[in-house]
Amino acid sequence: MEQYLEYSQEVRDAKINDKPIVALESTIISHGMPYPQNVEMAREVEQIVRDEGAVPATIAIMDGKIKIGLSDEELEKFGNSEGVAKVSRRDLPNVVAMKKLGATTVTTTMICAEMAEIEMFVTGGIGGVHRGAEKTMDISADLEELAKTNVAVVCAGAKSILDLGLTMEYLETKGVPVIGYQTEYLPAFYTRTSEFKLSFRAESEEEIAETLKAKWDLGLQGGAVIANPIPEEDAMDESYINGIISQAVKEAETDNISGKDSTPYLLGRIKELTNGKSLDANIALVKHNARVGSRIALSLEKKIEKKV
Ligand code: PSU
Ligand code: MN
Repeated sequence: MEQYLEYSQEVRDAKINDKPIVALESTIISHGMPYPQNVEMAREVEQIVRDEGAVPATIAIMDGKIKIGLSDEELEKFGNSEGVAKVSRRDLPNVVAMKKLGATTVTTTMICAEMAEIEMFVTGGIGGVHRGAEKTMDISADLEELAKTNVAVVCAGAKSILDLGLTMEYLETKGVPVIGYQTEYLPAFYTRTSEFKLSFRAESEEEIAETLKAKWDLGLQGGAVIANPIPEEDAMDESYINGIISQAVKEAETDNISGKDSTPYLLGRIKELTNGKSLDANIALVKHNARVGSRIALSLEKKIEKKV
């Protein structure tokens, strides 16, 4: 496996010096946001991770290698290229073997982070059970991955382009903890709350690190979702954004958008319909997640070192 992994100098140094590393995904760059805001966001998020005392590892597929950490030039190339493949678990072997340029989703970032022995991962939102999934069976591979891969994902919950209730049911069935950071309700990405109550509210990063350590010490396979609400000042008006989301979902149906194209299509339409306001919210929440995720990574690293 090692022959496929290529570490950036920064990540290699972090490994030697036992510094906490935070994985970052690349689909959010290539398919989640337009250029140049995508590259700008990626750089700022990496810097936040450094400022918090951890080391960022943006993960992507290039030249037949799984890159663990990108250089500045690679990040630029990645955010500004046409035809980057959105790589889920099923696509990974082909994209690596054919040396294509590939963006890792939550699923593949978790897979590659585990290969590189990184247990913390920060992003914006996870995939889930899509609305109408009882007919389309469109359920993101992210949920299966959370069930089996030992990586914790810090996100701002899930968007209501998804069926949040079914997404929570699925995660419960699969035994994935969803931990609310200073909230007892699942955040809905653009807004701070939803009607879905979580089973566990954590007050501090340290409580989250303790819970993660206990889960993995107990041999309970799989990841966890750490749901961190968007900051109050960046949150969008609930009825406004929900109206826009409903419209985008309808348009996707009319345009026969399905499968892996669904999420990027919906994100793009929501951005257009909100005149870019959804993009501002998206960027703000990812940055906030980077801060919280890095602090959890630091806390977890200390606990693992001390074996307490
Ligand atoms: N949600 C976002 N932005 C994103 C994604 C989700 O707000 O960029 C991306 C993530 O990479 C996630 C993927 O893993 O979409 C889910 O895609 P799908 O629904 O096709 O599984
Ligand atoms: Mn899907």
